[in-house]
Amino acid sequence: MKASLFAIIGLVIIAGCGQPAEQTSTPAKDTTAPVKEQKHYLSQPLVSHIYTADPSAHVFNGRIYIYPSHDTATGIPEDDLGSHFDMRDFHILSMDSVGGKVTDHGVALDIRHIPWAGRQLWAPDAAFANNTYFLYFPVKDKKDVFHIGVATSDKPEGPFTAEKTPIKGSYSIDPCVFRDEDGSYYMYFGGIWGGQLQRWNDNKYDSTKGNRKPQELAILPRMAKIGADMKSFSGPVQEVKILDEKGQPFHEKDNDKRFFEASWMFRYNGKYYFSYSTGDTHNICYAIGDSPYGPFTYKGIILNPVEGWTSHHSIIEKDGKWYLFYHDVQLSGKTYLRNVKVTELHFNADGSIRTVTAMKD
Ligand code: FUB
Repeated sequence: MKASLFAIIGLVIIAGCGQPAEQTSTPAKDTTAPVKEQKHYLSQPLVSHIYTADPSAHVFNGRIYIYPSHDTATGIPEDDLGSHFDMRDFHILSMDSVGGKVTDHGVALDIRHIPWAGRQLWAPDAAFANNTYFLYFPVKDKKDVFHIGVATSDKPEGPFTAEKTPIKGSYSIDPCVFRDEDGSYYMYFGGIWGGQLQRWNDNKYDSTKGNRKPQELAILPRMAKIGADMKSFSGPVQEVKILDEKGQPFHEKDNDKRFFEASWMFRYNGKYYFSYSTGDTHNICYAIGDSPYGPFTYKGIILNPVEGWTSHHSIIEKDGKWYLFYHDVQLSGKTYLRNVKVTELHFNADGSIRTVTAMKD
C-alpha cells in the first residue's frame, strides 16, 4: 500500500516537472510505466510523457535544444543486434536553461517521410550552418543496412525535410557533428554489433564480417570532414585513432575502454575531447587530442554505467557551465524505453573530467 502511494506521488511529481508546453503526442503505452523511488538518482527525467534516449544537445539562439531518439514499444523481441530499438520518429526538446521548463516540439521527422528508410531510426545529431538547421540521423535502408541521412529545416525544432538519399559514403550509426573554431564541420560516427561497423572495412561493406575476437585490435570509430553544403562529405571517411597512455591501440578484450558507439566531440581549453560508449561494459569514456582528426589518448570515464544496457551522452557549455546529457531507464525499467537526463559536468585544473555516477547509492 505504502509502495504504491509512493509510486503515485512519484508519478505526479515527474509529470509536473516535465510538463511540455507543446506536447503533441501522448501514446498511452508510453505513460503507464511504474516510477521507481526517486532518491537513488542523481537527476530526474527531463520529460516523462514519452520515452527519449541518446540526447544530442546544442545551444541555438541562446536556447538548449535536445535531439533525442524517441523510444517506443513496438513488440519487437530483444536481441544482440538491438532490433527492439525500433524507433519511428523524432521529437525535439528545448529549454531556456538547465532546470527550466522543457518543451516537446512534437514530431520533427517521421520515418515514413524518409524516402530511403527501412526501419530503426536511431540516435540523431544536429547542426546550424548556411542559415539552415540540419538533422543527421542513422536509419536502416530497405536492404537492412545502416546509413546516415540528413534533413533540413529553417527552425531548430523542425519540422525537417529529409534528403532523398543517405549521405554518400556514410554508414553505421550515431552521427556526431562538430563545428571547429575555424568554421569547419566534421562528422564522427559508427557503432559495433547492431550498429554494423564490424561489416565495414576500408569503407567497403561485407555482411559476413562478424565482431572482432578478444585478441584482435578493436574496431575504431570513423570521421569525415563535411562539405560546404552540409549534406556530403568533402574528405575521405577515416578511422579515429584512440590510443592508451603508452600510445598503444586497444584490443577487443579491452572492452572497458575500447570504442563501441555513441561518439561525441567538443573543445575545451584548445584540446579536442572525443567521448564514446564502451557498449557491453557500459562506460562513457573520453580521449584527448590536438586535432579533430586525432589521434586521441584515452583519459578515463566520464559516466559510470547507468541503469539499462545502453549508455549515450552529449556535452555542451552554456553560460560558463558544462553539462552532461545522458539517459537511463528510470521510468520504465526496460532497456529499450529510456529517458533523457542532464547533470553538471566538472573539469579538474589539468583538463581531466570528474567522473559522474548517475545512481546516488
Ligand atoms: O538508440 C539506439 C542505439 O542505442 C543508439 O544508436 C546507441 O547509441 C544506443 O544508445
